[in-house]
Amino acid sequence: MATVLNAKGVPLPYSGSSTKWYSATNSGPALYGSIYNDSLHGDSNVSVTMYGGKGDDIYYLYSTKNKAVELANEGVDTISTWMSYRLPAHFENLTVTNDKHYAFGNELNNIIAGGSGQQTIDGLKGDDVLRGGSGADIFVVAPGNGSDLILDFSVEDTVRIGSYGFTSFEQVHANMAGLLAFAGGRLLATGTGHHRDDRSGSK
Ligand SMILES: [Ca+2]
Ligand SMILES: [Ca+2]
Ligand SMILES: [Ca+2]
Repeated sequence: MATVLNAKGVPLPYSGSSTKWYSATNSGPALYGSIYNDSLHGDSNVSVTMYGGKGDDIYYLYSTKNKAVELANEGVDTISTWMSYRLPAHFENLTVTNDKHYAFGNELNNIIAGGSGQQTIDGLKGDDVLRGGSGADIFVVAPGNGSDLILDFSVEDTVRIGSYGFTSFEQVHANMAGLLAFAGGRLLATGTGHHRDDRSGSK
């Protein structure tokens, strides 16, 4: 199983490769996956709720008419969409591809990715792994929302830290060493202000 280590050294899994594929085109209002790893494709013209069920499921949402539902303990599930999106409960991972859109996680440890252009990415609670992709991305970290790892923080990007406001790459380098640790393009947002853990002093 492919994983990426988060800021706490916990491996976060990606969804496994799909073995079955489903499309909402010409489906009824509910579309069900299998007990295996599924890819479920919405359709921008179809009002549909998709249920992947057991297994690692990847949902492609093309409009707000396309909904996705997962239950607890039913695999590692991913939503991929062009739209601004906030992960519902029981989803682990999210990709948002369009410029000037947001990608928000949930209380779980999420892997969240942006596409080209600018995404505003906030893992919310949990120790999330964030990757903006190309473009001038905005990463949001806040007190009480865990320790997030940004895999590709670059000069184009900004990080918004609770009440500190927007912080440039240069400001992060110069002033934020106690809060943020930067090494080799990876930015570790530890403790995020109020609840510093034992890694928060590392540079
Ligand atoms: Ca599932
Ligand atoms: Ca999260
Ligand atoms: Ca991006």
